[in-house]
Amino acid sequence: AEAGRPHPHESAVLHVCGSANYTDDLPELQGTLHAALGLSAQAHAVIGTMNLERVRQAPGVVAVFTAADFPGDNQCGPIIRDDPILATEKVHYAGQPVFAVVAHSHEQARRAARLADITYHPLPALLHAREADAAGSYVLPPMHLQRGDPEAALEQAPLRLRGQWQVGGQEQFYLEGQIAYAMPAEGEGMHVVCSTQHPSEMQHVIAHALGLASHAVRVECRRMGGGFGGKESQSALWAGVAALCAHHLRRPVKLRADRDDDMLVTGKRHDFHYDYDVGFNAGGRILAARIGMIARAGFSADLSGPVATRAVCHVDNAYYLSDVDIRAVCARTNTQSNTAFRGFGGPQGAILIEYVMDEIARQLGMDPLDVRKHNFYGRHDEEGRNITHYGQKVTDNVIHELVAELESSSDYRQRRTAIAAFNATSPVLKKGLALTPHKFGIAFNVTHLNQAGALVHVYLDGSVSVNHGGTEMGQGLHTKVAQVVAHELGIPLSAVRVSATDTGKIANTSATAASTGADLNGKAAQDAARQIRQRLAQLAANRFGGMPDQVRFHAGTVVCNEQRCSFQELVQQAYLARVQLWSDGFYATPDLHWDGKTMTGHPFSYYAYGAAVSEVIVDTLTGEWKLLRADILYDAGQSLNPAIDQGQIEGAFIQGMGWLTTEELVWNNQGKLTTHAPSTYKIPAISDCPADFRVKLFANCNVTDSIHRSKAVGEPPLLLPFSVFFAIRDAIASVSAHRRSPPLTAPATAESILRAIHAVQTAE
Ligand code: MTE
Ligand code: LUZ
Ligand code: MOS
Repeated sequence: AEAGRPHPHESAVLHVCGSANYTDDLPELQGTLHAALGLSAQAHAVIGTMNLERVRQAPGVVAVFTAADFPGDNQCGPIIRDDPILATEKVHYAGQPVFAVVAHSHEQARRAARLADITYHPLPALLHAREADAAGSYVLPPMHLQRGDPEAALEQAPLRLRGQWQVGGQEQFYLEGQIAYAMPAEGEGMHVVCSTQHPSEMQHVIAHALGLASHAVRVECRRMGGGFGGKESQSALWAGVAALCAHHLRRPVKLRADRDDDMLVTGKRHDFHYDYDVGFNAGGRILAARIGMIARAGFSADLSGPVATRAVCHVDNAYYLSDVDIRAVCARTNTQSNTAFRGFGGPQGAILIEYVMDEIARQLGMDPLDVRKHNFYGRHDEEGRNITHYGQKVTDNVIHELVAELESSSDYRQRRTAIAAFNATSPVLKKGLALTPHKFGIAFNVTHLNQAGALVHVYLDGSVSVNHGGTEMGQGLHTKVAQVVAHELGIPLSAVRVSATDTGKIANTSATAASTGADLNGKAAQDAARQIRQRLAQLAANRFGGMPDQVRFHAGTVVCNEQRCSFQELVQQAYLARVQLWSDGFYATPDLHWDGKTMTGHPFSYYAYGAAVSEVIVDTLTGEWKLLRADILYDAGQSLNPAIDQGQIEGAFIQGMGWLTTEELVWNNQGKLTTHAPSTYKIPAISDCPADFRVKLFANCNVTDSIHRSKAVGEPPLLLPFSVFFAIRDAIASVSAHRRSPPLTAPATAESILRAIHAVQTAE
C-alpha cells in the first residue's frame, strides 16, 4: 500500500541536484524579450504627467506599455475589482507598478525602467492601520459576530482584563520570485508558464485583460520555488503584464521580478491590531470576550475578506468561548495590498487569545498551561462546551489527549522547575518555557472553492500519468496524489508520474491553498483511478471468473478467482478489449455551508490539532535569544506521507518563528517599504533551528472521511511557534520574578525584547 509511506518528495533528487526546472529554467524561445516594471515613487498621488521618452530611447528597449494598452480589463482583483494591473490616474502605494518596459535583455529592461519622468500631485496618505480605522477607511464593510450576551457576561465576570495588542506582517519570501513567461500562440492565443498557486485565476485575468475567451489562454505551472500564499492571487499582476507585452509584440516575453521589486510590489501577511476586553474567573476560565481586530488590508481588498473571516473563526483557537462579541475590519492604507500567507488570518486570530491566556495566567500567578487547559473545548465525548462561536460543532477534539501526551513527553513540569532554578542564579541569561496548542479549521472558508478535478491516464506499459488541479510549491502535493493513485491501482509509486498543472487539462480549478491541496486533489485523483480500477476489475472477473469487487490490486499484481496476472498484462488485455484506460475524477467536500451575514455555519470539514513546547534563553543585556529545544506533537490523522508531513511541520514552525521574532517590515514616513531585501529583512536561517528539535505525529484517525483519513498539514503548524514567542515572554517576566507582565509586541525583535525588559525592570 503506497498511501501512508514516508516516500521522498517526487522531485527531491532534482531539487538537491539543481536540475528541477522552474519557470526561469525553461529553454527560452527564439526572439524572447524581457520586461521590467516602473514603480510609483509616491504612496498616494494623482499622476500629473508621465514622460516615458527616456525609457523608450534607452539601450535595447523595444516597447513601453501602460494601463491604456489593455485591450480588455486592466484588473487583477481576485474577488473585488479594485486592483488595477497597472496604475491608472492615481497611485495608491509606493511601489505600485505604473508602466512596463520591454527590452532585449532583463538588465536593459531594468535599467530603462528607472528613467521615467513622472510628476505626481500628492494626496494625503494613510500608512497605519489604526490611523485608517480612525478615519473609517476600509476596503470592505466591517464584520461582526456575536454569541450569547457578552455585555452582561462581562459585567458579571469576577475578573476583567482589557488592553490593546498587535502582531506584525510578514513577507512570504518564496525563494523563487514572481515570474511569468508569456508566449503568443496561434491566432490571438496565449500560452503562459508562470509561478502560481492558481493557474485558473491567471487564465481568467489574462483572458479578461486581453479581451479573449478563456479557451484562448493556457496557463501552465510545473512547480514553484515556494508560494506560501503569495502566489495565490498576486501572481496575476506579473502574468497579466507579461501577457499584455507578448500580446502586442507577438513575441515571447518574460517578466521576472528582482527581489526588491517583488517585495515593493506585492502584499504580505496582514499585520493585526487588537482591542480586547475579557472577563474570567479566579480559576482562569474565560467567561466573556469582546474583541476588535483591525487587519491592515493595504490599498485594495485582494483576499482580505476571507483572511479576516478566518481570523474571526480562529480567535477561539482551542478554547470554548461562550459569550463573545467579535468585530473585524479591513483597513485601507496606502501600502501594498496584503494577501494570503500560510495560515490566512488564522494565526492572527488565534495568537490574540493565546496572548490573553498568557495575560490571565500572569495576573493570577498560574502556570499558563493550566489556564489553557482550563479553557479547552470539551472532550469529544462530552456535550456542551463544544460549539464554536460561529456555530460549528467540534466533533473531533483531541486537544486534551494531545497536550497531555506532549506535556509528559517533553517533561514540561520538570523543565519548568529546572528553569526557575536556573533563572534564580543567572542574572543576565534568562530561560523561558511555553506550551501552546492549536486547532485549525480545514476547508476554504469560501464554500464553493472546495472542489477539485483530476485526470488519470494508464498507458499500455502499465505506467500512469496523473494530472490534477493542484500546484506543487515544495509541499509534496504531487507526491501525495501519486501515492493515492498508486495505492488505488495497486502499483508501485515509481509507476505513477504527476505532470505539470495545466488549465488545458483541468478547468476551473481553485487555488492550491487553505491546506486543502491533498484533501481535494487526492480525492479527485482517487475518484478517477477508482473508475479505471473498476473497469479493470470487471474485465478480470470476465476473464478469470469471480466477482469484480473481489479482484485485488496489489504490488503490481492483479489477483482474481485465485488466478493472477500483472497489472501491465491486464492493461494490455483491456486495450485489446477496447476498455477505456483513462478517466476524469471530481471531488466536492460535502456538508459545508456558511452564512457571511451572521458569520455562522459549518465552514470547516474537520480540525487539525497540534501543540508545541519551546524553551528559549534570552540575553537580557542585548535582547539576543536562542531557541534551545522544541517538542512538537501534530495531528496529521493517518498521515499520507509522514516524511513529507514532518518537513511541513518543521518548515512551518521555523517560518512562523521568523514571523513572531526577527521578521520586521518597516515603512518610512513617506510610505516606502525600507525593508525590501534580505539585508534588512531577517528571515530565519538554518542556524536558528533548535539543536534539539523533536517532531512527532500524534496517533489519530480523521473522523471525517478525508483522503485515507489523513489531515492537512500545510498551514496549521505555523501556529506552533506561538510557543517560542510566549517562551521569550516568560523569560522576560522572570526578570521581575514573574510579578510583571511584559508588554511584548510581535515581532519580538531584539529591540522589542529590550523594551519589554526595560518596562518590567522600571516597574519593579
Ligand atoms: N510548503 C512549501 N515547501 N512551500 C510552500 O510554498 N505553502 C504553504 C504550505 N506548505 C508552501 C508549503 C501554504 S500557504 C499552503 S496553503 C499549503 O502548503 C498548500 O499546499 P497543500 O494544500 O497541498 O498542503
Ligand atoms: N479561504 C481560505 C479562501 O480559507 N483560504 C484561502 O486560501 C482562500 N483563498 C481564497 C478565498 N478564500
Ligand atoms: Mo496558503 S496561505 O492558503 O496559500
